Amino acid sequence: MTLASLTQSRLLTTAIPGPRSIALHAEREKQVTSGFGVALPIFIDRAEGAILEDVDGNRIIDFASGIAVTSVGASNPKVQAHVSEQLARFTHTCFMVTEYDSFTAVCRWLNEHTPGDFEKRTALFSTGAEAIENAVKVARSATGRQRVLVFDDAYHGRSLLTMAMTAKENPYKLNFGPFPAEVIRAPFAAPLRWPTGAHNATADALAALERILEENGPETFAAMVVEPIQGEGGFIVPSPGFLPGLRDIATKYGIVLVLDEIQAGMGRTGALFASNDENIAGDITVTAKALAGGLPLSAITGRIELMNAVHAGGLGGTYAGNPLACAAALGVFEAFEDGSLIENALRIETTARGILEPLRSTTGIVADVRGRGAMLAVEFADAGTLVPRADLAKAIADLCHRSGLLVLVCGTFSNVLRLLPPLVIDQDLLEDGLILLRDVISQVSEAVDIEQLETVAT
Ligand code: PLZ
Repeated sequence: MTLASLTQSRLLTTAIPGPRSIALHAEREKQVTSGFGVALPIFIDRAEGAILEDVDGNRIIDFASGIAVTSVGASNPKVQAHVSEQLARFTHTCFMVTEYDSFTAVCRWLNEHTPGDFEKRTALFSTGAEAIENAVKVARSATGRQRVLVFDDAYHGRSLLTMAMTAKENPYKLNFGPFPAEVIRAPFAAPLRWPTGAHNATADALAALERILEENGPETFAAMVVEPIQGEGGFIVPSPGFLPGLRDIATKYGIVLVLDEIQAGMGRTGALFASNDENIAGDITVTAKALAGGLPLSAITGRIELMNAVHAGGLGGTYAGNPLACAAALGVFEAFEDGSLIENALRIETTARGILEPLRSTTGIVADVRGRGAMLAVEFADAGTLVPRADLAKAIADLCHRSGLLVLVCGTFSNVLRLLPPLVIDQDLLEDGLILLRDVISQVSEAVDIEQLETVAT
């Protein structure tokens, strides 16, 4: 069945959420665990490009991409063509039982495109957390060491080991311990709140890391795992020089540098990988999310001597590199071939900065507009003191949602709004969403000013 294409414009036919979504949500609450949250309780009927159409007929602008997954659009024709063709042939064999060539083809593309001028091998899995766990397994097996170094504000997943590696307790880790041992955390060179000033962040953070390694014995660390731009922790772009510094320290002590490109990778930042920006290569690079345009696929790609150090049969999983997911990835690779999506990511950044950056001076609540390419964020805090304002981020997200713009909150203090539009978003739709967001932020800022005046007056 071919559907007529979905008009790429915002349309509100009911209040958000509409009556049908409200009814479906009530039923969900009767059937689904309450352990899952939801950013916006609307039920989606169709999605295409950067539009989500809900069951009430509302057309919502998508600035979330299912958390950085549908970069090529939620129903990309290239992805659809590859998946449909595969669906007609077979859905599964299990790559550990009998083989299929699309698995190899995905590995070949990743070996050729991930940063690093050395011979590589790739392993495929399903989720991001699973890939991170396997990167640690490979690093331990290859080095004979156990410890894992991670950073403040890091997010690596919800499985037991990756929960231990994730920084934030609530909601990710609360009541779920005990966690695996041997995970040690170091400061991330986050410029905005660096105690001695942004210009010292790189040198101070690297010095702190050297000290932590020295205390614990650098030779006890198998892996150092880092997001080149932090995602859930607040879209934090590290100070220049921090990532190259980590690269040097990892090399000096024989620690496997694992770059978690799960959220930042696959074209999101205006380069295929965020690590391209500072010209560094991980010994292992981890990809997931946008890799297969919405089908569950993750990968670890690394130096041949690491990836082949594991004993035969040591890696795997029933669904690892499922044929439908591999087919989807081949569609994604095709979509990236002509370079236009990467250009789009850069156009998105230019447009967004033009519209949002003035808010830093026109309002007293925007502490930062940051990010790279189509991985952008606005951080809310009190002017001067930089006290994080989660209440404002939530109020602004709620107002955007009610007007038909889906945005997500992130950050250790839940005070950051992140923008992750599909890279295929039309310019008009992008501008509509950004202007709406700008106006909502200005409105909320004025309300805060009035509130403050009232508090001073009373
Ligand atoms: N590493 C950098 O961003 C997933 C999490 C959403 P999985 N981020 C979205 C939530 O609340 O569960 C993520 C990431 C980075 C690892 C992961 C984990 O990837 O596919 O969710 O396991």
